[in-house]
Formats: sequence, C-alpha cells, structure tokens
Amino acid sequence: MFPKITKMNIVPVAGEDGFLLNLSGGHAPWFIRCVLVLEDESGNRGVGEIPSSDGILTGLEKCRGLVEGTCVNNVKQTLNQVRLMLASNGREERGRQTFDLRVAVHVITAIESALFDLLGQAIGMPVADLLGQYGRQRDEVEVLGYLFLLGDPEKTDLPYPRANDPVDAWDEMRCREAMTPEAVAGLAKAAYERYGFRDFKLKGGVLSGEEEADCIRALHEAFPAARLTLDPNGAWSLDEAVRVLEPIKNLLSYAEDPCGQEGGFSGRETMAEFKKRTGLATATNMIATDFKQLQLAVQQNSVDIPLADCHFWTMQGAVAVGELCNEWGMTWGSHSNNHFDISLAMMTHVAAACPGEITAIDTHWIWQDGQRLTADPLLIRDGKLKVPTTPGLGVKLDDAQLLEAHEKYKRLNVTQRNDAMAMQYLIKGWEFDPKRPALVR
Ligand code: GKR
Ligand code: MG
Repeated sequence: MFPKITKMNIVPVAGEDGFLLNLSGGHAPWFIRCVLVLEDESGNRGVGEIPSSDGILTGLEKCRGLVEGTCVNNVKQTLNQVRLMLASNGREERGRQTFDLRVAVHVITAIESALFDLLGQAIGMPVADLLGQYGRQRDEVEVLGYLFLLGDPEKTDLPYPRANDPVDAWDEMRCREAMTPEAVAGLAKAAYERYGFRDFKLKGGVLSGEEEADCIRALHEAFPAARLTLDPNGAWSLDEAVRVLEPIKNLLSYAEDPCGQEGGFSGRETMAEFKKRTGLATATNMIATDFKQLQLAVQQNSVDIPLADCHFWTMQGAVAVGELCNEWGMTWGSHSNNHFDISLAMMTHVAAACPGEITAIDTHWIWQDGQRLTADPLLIRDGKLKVPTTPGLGVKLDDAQLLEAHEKYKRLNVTQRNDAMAMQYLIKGWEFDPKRPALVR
C-alpha cells in the first residue's frame, strides 16, 4: 500500500534580488515565489516551487480537495483531475511582459513536482529516473552564466543587497552598477571564477542594440572560446535585429528572441525571417511556450532551441519537448526566472531526463546564491550541476529558512512582480513598452 497525502501547504515566500535590468524594467530588491509542500502518511514531504501571484495562490487552494487524501502512486490520475478542473478557466495567455502571467500551468507544475518528489521517495528513485520515456540521460547538467546589465542601487532608496562583506569578486560585483561592455565582461570573469561557466547569456532589451552588441564583443574578448548569446526579449524590429546581430553573428552561438510580433506579423514569422536573413540559430521562451505554439514554430522554421522552462511547461511537458527536439533535430534548453533552490533541483532533474544533446540551461541562481530554502542547495561547479541520486528531488526542506522567507513575503505585502517600480527611479514615470529597450526613452 502506498501512503496517502495528508496535508497540502501553500507557502508564498520572498527572497532578495539585485537591480537587474531587462525589457520589463528593473528587478525590485525582492522576488516572490510559491512553495508547495505535500505531506504523506509515512511522514515524507514532497516539494515544488513556482512563481507566485494572487491567481496562482487561489488556483492552488482550489486544488486542495483533489490532492489531499490521494495516494502518492496516483500521480498521473491526480494531475489529470487538477488539469480538468483548471481547464474550465479557458486558455490563458503569457502576456507581453518578459515574465509569464499564466496561472494554470504553474499550479499544475507545483503539484506535479511535489507528487513526483513523494513518489520517488516512496519507491526509492530520483525524479530524473521517473521522467519521460527514457529517465535519466546524464549525471551532470551544463549551466550557462546568465548576465544582466545592472542599475545603480545608490540611485534608489530601495533595500537592494549591498556588498558589505563580500566572499569573492562575484559577491561584490553583483551588487554594483554594470552598464558598460567592460563592466559586463568583469561580471562574467567574476562569475567564471566562482562557477566555471563555458557559456554566457546576456539579458538585453535595456540599452540600444548596438551598445548591447558591444557587450557581446567584450565578452568574446574575455572568453574567446565561450558560447555566447544575447536576449532582448523581442524588443527589436526584424530589421533592427538583423542590423545589430549580423556584424557579431560569428561571436554568437544563437540569438534568443531577437525580434517578435510587429506590423501585422507574428513573432514566429519575424523569427523565421530573421533566421533566413542571418543564418543564425534562434532560441525562445516567448513564441513557443506551449505545444500548439511549438507546432506553429516548427512549421514556420522559427526556432532551433525551445527554452522549455519546467515552470511553464510542467516537468513532464518540458521533458516531452526535449524528446521531440531529439527526434526532430532541434536542441532543448531551459529558460529561467528568479528562483530558490527547490526550482534549481526541479530544473536539474528535468534537464537530466531530456535525451540527446541539450544546450546549457539558464538559471538566475547565481543572483540568489547564498539564500536557501533547503538544507543543502545544489552547487554549480565547473559550469555544471550534479544530478541528485537520492530518492525524489533529493532536497531536504529547511523549515526555519522556509518560515523566514514566508515572513519576508508577509512583511513585503507584494503579490505580483512589477519591474516598472524600480525603473521609475532611473526614468521618472517610466512605462513598459514591449518594442523599446528599457533605457531607450
Ligand atoms: O528576469 O529579467 C528577467 C528576465 O528578463 C526574465 O523575466 C525572462 O523571462 O529570463 C527570461 C528570459 O530569458 O527571457
Ligand atoms: Mg529569453
């Protein structure tokens, strides 16, 4: 007999963040997430971490009756019930911000992760071995160094973390302004020293395209052998994307969402045209965010690397994308947003179960490293994460840390990500425009 789930705890939490710039504005000094904890009769706990919003918290609450009382081996049946219930809300859209505004898929993922964690513990198998057709495909997962241009915290009165007692150059530099090619290369060097990355991604959509291209040149000079990419989140027009990236195409391994929807054309159409005109491979977390969109992207040859973040594809969905990529000659990758260490483990298990060659996964973890909700977060060393071999997700919740992060959430009284707030310190009255880099005003 498998144990029954006795309790579902929904715990919104908050952590600290730096002044990271992107098309949507500037990160606030905090980020919010939601942790789902399921307890079973045998005393095991299964966990999942997803973004948080009012809609997500309400959505999870609505699922309580479908989860509590079910057996831990009924993962798929329980998830089917949850899916069915959430589907009655109709199709949701991701929104035009760089972050995802959907509810249902995130709710499903939180429950899925916690259920697989419990099932894995019940049968003595790591989650990576339970996912997909093939289970674990690798013991280590390659990670990229995800770099951002950084606003100057001193231009705000917001409580951004300060480098008071830095343990290394990364610890110090991630708290300071970084707005020039030299500063971006400096960040990359500091991140390399700590994490050993062989790939770097720069978040664009902040300065003019030409200035961001110069940052890529500086990264190439600092790391001539590294794989590099730039992601302006579709801010540029097709013509602009070609103009900016054509001169540096030999330095890039691929271009992430260089252009998007414009003038009567969909993002999938402009990206296909971009590929034809430049010969550069493309990646996306914006125009192939579910199976229908992926089908259209494949038909139009818009994308080489779908970045199937398990938080918005579900863990099983993200692995299914990896399996399709392997069959269809595409490359799987994973997008990320700010997250704690539970998500780091979820993403690692998912990437481990994707067959074939995958690209180094995105993670924001380097900006959060030092904070934790589990006893022993996975470590990035030599540009890689080791895939846990212990049953379930292989993480042990730290109750004191979880409580502290929950108290922080309550004190903040913030329920939605809002990058405009911090940006308004740099430009008075700043407003989001999906077709204009944040500082081009
Ligand atoms: O956190 O600023 C950010 C990113 O811009 C994030 O919101 C994006 O969703 O990382 C993401 C991306 O690759 O587009
Ligand atoms: Mg992206």
